[in-house]
Amino acid sequence: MSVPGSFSVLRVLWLLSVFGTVLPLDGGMLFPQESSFREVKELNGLWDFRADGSPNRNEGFEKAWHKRRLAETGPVIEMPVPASYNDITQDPTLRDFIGWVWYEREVFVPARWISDEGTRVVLRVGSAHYYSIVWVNGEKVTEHEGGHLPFEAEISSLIRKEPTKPCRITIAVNNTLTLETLPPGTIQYMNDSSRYPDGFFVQNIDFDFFNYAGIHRSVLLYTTPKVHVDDISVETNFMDNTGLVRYKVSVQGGFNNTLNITLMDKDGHFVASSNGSSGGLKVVDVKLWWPYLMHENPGYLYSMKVHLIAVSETSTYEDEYTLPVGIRTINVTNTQFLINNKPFYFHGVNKHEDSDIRGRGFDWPLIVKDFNLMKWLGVNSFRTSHYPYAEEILQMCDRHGIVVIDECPGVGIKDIRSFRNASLSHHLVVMDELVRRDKNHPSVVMWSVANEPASEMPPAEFYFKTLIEHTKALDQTRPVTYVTIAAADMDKGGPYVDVVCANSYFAWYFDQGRLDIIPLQLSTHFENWYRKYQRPIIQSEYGADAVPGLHMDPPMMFTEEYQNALLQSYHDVFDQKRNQYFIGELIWNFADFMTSQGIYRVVGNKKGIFTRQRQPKAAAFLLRKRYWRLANETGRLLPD
Ligand code: GCB
Repeated sequence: MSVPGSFSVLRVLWLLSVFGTVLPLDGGMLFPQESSFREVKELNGLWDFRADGSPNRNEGFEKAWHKRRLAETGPVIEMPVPASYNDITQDPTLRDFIGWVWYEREVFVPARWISDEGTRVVLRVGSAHYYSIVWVNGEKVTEHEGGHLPFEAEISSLIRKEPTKPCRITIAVNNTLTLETLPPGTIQYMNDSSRYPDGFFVQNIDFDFFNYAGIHRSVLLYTTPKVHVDDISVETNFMDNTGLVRYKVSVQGGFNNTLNITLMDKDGHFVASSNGSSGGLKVVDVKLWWPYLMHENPGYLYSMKVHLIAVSETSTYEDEYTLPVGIRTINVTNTQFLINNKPFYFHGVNKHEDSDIRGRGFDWPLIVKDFNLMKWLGVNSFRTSHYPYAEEILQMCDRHGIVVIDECPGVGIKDIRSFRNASLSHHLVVMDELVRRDKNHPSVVMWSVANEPASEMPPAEFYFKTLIEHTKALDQTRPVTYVTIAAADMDKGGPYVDVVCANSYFAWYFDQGRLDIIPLQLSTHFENWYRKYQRPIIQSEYGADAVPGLHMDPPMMFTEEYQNALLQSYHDVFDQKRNQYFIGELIWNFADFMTSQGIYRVVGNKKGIFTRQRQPKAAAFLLRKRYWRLANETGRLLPD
């Protein structure tokens, strides 16, 4: 832990918190939904907000800001939730702030939720970056390490203590990254008093995106009955025309539970049913879940209704949860990626959750626009570079048949100290949380445990072997990869991955301006990989920055022409390897995105084929032409 000396109180808190979370996960993390027995109340909108600008960033804890209304502790501003706080004001100090910020909101809880002892009330945060502590009416209810994944706390008994008062929710969020966080970072104090004022420090990071912070996804209150469906897991298979859905349901509380499981088709017609907490559902004339452009009817979803009746000595409880289920299989051979036993070729993008003003904040218009752009492009897949995306995005992928490589926030692991046990334990917990959240999405076809780690370092082998084996034990139905940049990177972890995901930036970071070297370097690279690992290969990143509107012919770096020419050279090599072991291409990046400031970035990374405002550069048209051609050649658009 490299949080510096004058952060000592903060450090104690951190240590306590980090230890507090390294526990096996208990309970499920079903996406909150309404049913006859469940209610959801969104707490999105304007919250009171205060950044703790005190020198040690610890005034909020010293003065217990959570004990009273935040506005009584000092000046607050209005802050939208969900959103990153960084780009909301004109204040550069807040944009670049490091440390604790405090959010608060008072809400009325429906009287029935309070009076009905059989109702369980849960507070859920979709994601907050990076470390969060949550209080309700001044009492701590939970804390959570890591952005991008949800956390929750049951608050039923707390809100019943003071039934007539509004419920005051306080959330403190700290964006400090350390050697043990995911992604890692370090805090560096500049001690030269002739150059820096007292206490001057910077946050160093080894990843190429802005470290947006705040409450990034919805905050909700939701109810379930006291005895309730806590988790559901499904695994699917098929043979000829018959599908199989194997399920497992866990129930919290109560005894004498009766579970009825009903599977319905898209039109709500009965398909199959079963009883009990685990079992199988047979689906005659199954309609498989197919990727977009691989079938005329992609993204077919059944609905699995789980109905619970629980009888205790004093009461009867009833609960219902409906899970969308896509029936499909995934298999990987030495040369192919098979979905429903048919070769699948990834023609897709890498994305970021990133936009003007909102930063990484959840935003429906942006999400729907991005899906429309992806479909326009002929994209059949994307990677959640470099962290898990919102669940609503995965639900859209399920419905539209967009295939997802689901990546955890293991990006920028470059310092040897980030391979120690404390980091590994946290990384394992993050994989637990990710798989628990995303295991039932048919769109998710592979887990990515890291992006470009310094895996040539000696401790990397143990680290990645443990991480990949752990992930495979959590989910035996999906392949696992980590994304690598150079041959040396794979040396230690290479033997454990199911698919090689390789990033390369020929004629960009090396041999600048020399597009002519791409064919030789790229094919040598692929041949070496395949010879060494005998695994199918995905080009998981490639691209060039292009400043929109900058033109030059013959092409020069940073122009739209150069971006196009570079992509074209890569495509020529892809086409040679496509029928061998090469199974996909994901452009870097779908859209321009914000990074920290530095001499290599001109207001962010410009490798998007769309601008940050989602307008096409010339490369978008090139890629669109290619992807639709690929869809026709490889997608087997006709049903089997
Ligand atoms: C990479 C990283 C990605 C960067 C990209 C770039 O290899 O995985 O996060 O943004 O290169 O543009 O340099």
